[in-house]
Amino acid sequence: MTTKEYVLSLLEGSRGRSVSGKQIAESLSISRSAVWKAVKELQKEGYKIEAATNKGYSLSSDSDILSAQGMLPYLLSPAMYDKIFVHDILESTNKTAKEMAVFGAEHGTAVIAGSQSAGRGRFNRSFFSESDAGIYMSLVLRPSEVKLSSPTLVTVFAAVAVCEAIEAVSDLRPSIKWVNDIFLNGRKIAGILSEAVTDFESGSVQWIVVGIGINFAVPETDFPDDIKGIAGSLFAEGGAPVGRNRLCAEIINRITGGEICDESELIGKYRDRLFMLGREITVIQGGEAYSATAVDINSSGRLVVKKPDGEIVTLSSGEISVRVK
Ligand code: BT5
Repeated sequence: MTTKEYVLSLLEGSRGRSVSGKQIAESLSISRSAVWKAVKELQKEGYKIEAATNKGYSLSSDSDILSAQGMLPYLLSPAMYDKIFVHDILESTNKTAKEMAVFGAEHGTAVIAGSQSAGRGRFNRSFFSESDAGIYMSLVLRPSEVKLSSPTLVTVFAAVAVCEAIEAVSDLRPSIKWVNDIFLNGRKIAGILSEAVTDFESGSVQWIVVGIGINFAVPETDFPDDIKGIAGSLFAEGGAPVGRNRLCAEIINRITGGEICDESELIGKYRDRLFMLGREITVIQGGEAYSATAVDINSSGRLVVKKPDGEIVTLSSGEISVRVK
């Protein structure tokens, strides 16, 4: 880490509070003028850092620039920091993460962008990611580390992790629409796109990329016409209780930082947040649509539905979309 990055991580760790130049200098074993120089550079980059005589430096609590240093104070382990790559803009973080995985990126690598020029959803649908008040993040996971018995469970796991991360930083309680959408107040505030690449010879999954797009505090007016009324934001503009870095770190901690809980516990947590059980849905598969009632989630994260004639069908996420009526 450069001096500037160290100074930023210290200030991010005490956002809204002053830290004296002496304290920063001592903890980094550098001179106070080196601290001052780093602060000047950060201010030039747009960080709102106030310098007050006798008090020191403070990063404004409404500062919301994405950076690995800003996530560092909230990460479960400092080692995770080295695997976080933040960009202002990318075509798609999933695309970059997949490229990095092919070139040997480690389990837990996080690719994050302030915005995406070609964000993707399932079935190659587009995911609106042009606002700089969103979070667009992809995590590279090695199947041997994830230890989930079915690929669908990766999305289930990520959806629960995103909900729990949101709940850890706010008093909001988002819900889930099977399989990959996070909802709040009837609007989609986040989507997840999990992609696996298998080895051609053995057919085994070599790595998984979990892409997460969150409308963090996107103004309603920013959403394009085709998703107005569908998309919503986690927080109102200017109303977020924490910065995006904190939420990113909470998600990274939950997805890459530890043991995955027991699968039946995971399904239980997912089911608790699923708002469609018992409701009429439209199942769309290969251009055909039919009505059914959402009945349950099975142990591999597949949706069990009942058709009007009583037939029970188990849906897999790969080729099916559902609309809640
Ligand atoms: C998803 O697909 O919701 C998965 C989105 C994953 C996005 C992340 S961002 C980081 C990573 N890099 C990527 O390129 N992708 C991942 P799906 O269930 O297919 O939903 C797509 C549909 O959601 C669109 O057809 C729209 O109707 C709607 N939509 C598009 N953008 C949206 C947004 N920003 N917020 C809410 N809904 C949106």
